[in-house]
Amino acid sequence: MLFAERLKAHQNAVEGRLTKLLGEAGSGPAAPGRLAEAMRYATLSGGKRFRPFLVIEAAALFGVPQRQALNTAAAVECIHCYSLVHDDLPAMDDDDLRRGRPTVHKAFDEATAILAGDALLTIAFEILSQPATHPNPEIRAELVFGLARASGWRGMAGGQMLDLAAERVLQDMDGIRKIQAMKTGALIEFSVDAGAILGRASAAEREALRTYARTIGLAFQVADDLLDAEGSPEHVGKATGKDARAGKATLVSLIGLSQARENLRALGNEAIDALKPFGSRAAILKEAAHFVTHRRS
Ligand code: GRG
Repeated sequence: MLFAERLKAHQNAVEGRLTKLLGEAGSGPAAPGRLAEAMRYATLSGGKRFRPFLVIEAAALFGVPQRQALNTAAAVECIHCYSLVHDDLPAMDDDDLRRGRPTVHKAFDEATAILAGDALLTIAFEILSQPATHPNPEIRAELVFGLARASGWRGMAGGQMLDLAAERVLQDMDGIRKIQAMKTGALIEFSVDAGAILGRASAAEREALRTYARTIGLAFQVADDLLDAEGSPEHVGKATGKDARAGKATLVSLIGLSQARENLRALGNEAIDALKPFGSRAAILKEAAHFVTHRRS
């Protein structure tokens, strides 16, 4: 199956699982309908579902079928969607457009957007702790630990804090890399590691995958910076040109467009190299690295 078809198949499966999980969340008498509606608005219909794709494909490397990786994939996407909802708030990036539609605080209101983000963050752990995610509680605990680390103060939330400060502080390459690794890289890294955890990969296999994931995480952010600098809102589905307007330090502002493109190419090659121990079994993950370095949205 071609990469695009495989991505589409996983997108549909993840959409189905999220619809089910978020349907259940909103169906009880205790769940306010407006909050459930905002959570579904933030999560369903849209997005590349790249992180769930990584969970499913990394797990598949160890023979785990798609259906057994779907809860974990859905949990990661809930965290990702929460981060987008909060990132778009007036107190952060103040964006009106996300995935080609009004952002959650525009479609609902600010308080509902904050609560929808909070509830998506917490439901991710509710999902991971369910026996349906994995029958072995040790595996579930490892997933909970990994996702909490990747999302919290030493991962995505910490990276967001540093990123907000980067609008005022001059950054060098190391500083920018650190922000990228935490803000965007940590969740991408966990997505791949989650597949390895589900597949009970060996320590050496996990380490090789970690190198791959760290590299595509960096590449993903460089591609995002290039899209912000060069893309149009119609294609990207969100406002562009924001980094330059905010005077934010990014790789593009530091080394320029052409060197950033070169950097992206090099990261793509490095990611593919890291997959060597898996041979042809990792063909689809190699294509994922290509997808990241050539993405247009
Ligand atoms: C608010 C705690 C908190 C964190 C926010 C992820 C994030 C941190 C902010 C999003 C802003 C941003 C543009 C980050 C750069 C890379 C990125 C995460 C892009 C959006 O992810 P995609 O391209 O989006 O996977 P889709 O819509 O395809 O899911």
